[in-house]
Amino acid sequence: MSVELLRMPKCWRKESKPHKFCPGCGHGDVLKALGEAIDELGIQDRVVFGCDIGCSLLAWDFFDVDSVQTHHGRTTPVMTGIKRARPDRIVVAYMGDGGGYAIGSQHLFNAAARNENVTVILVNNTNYGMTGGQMAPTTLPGQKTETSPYGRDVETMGYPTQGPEAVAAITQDGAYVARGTVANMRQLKGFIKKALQNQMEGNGFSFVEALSGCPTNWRTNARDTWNFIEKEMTKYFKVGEIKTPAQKEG
Ligand SMILES: Cc1ncc(C[n+]2csc(CCOP(=O)(O)OP(=O)(O)O)c2C)c(N)n1
Ligand code: SF4
Repeated sequence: MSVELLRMPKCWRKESKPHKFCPGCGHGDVLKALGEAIDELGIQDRVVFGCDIGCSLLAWDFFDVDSVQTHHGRTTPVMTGIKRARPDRIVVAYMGDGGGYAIGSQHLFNAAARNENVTVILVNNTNYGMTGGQMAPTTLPGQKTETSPYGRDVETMGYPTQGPEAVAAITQDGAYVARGTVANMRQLKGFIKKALQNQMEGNGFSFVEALSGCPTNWRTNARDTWNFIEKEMTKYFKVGEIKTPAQKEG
C-alpha cells in the first residue's frame, strides 16, 4: 500500500480515490476531517452518510459506509427519516450552502427547531459551485459571481446568511452548533467529532458549517484562495463553537 493510501482515513473508500473534486477544492478537506472523526470514534459500521445535489454529490461513493444521495436541498429530511427508522445508526447530512440555506432552508431550520437527533455538515464556499458559480445566500457583500457581476449589493440582495447563528437561535438545549474552517483542520475535526458525539448521546440536533474554497469559480490561485477563506470570509463568518449543551446547562 502506498504512503498516500495509508494517510487516508480508514473509513474512506480507497477505490473511489483520487476523488472527483477540482484541485484545491475544500470539499476534500471537510470530508477528510469527517473521515478522521469517524475513525477516532470507531463508528464506521454505524454511520449512514447522505449527500446533497451540488458538488457534495461527488462524495456519493467517498466513504466505505452506507450512503445515500438525495434530491437538491432534501438531505436533511432524508437523513431525519433514516434516523427515526433506525435510531441505532449515526446519520450525517452533507450539503453545500445553496442546498442548506436556499432550496433546503425550510428542511434545515425545521429539523433544527424540532431538535432532530441528526448531524448536518454544511460546506460554505460562498457560491453555487456545481452549476458554475452563481450567487448563494452566503455570497459576501461586494463579491462578484456569475449572477452578481457587479458584486453583491446588500441594498437589493441582503446580507450573507448567518446559518449557524440562526440554527443556534431556534434549537433547544441539547443542540451543538459550530463553524469551522478548512484553514484549521484540527479544530474542524474536533467540531465534527463533537457534533457526532452529540448525536450518539441522543442530545438532539448538531450542525457544523465549514468555511471552504471554490478556486474554480472564484478563479483564484492557491494563495488568493486561502487569503479569501482566512481574511475575507471570516469578516462575516466567525469561526468557533456557537452553542454546546454544556454552555446551555451552565
Ligand atoms: C430542484 C433543483 N433545483 C436546482 C438544481 C440545480 N442545481 C444543481 S447544484 C445547484 C447548486 C449547488 O450549490 P451548493 O448547494 O452551494 O453546493 P456546491 O456545489 O457549492 O458545493 C443547483 C442550483 C437542481 N439540481 N435541483
Ligand atoms: S466547482 Fe468549486 S466546489 Fe465544486 S468541486 Fe470545483 S472547486 Fe469544489
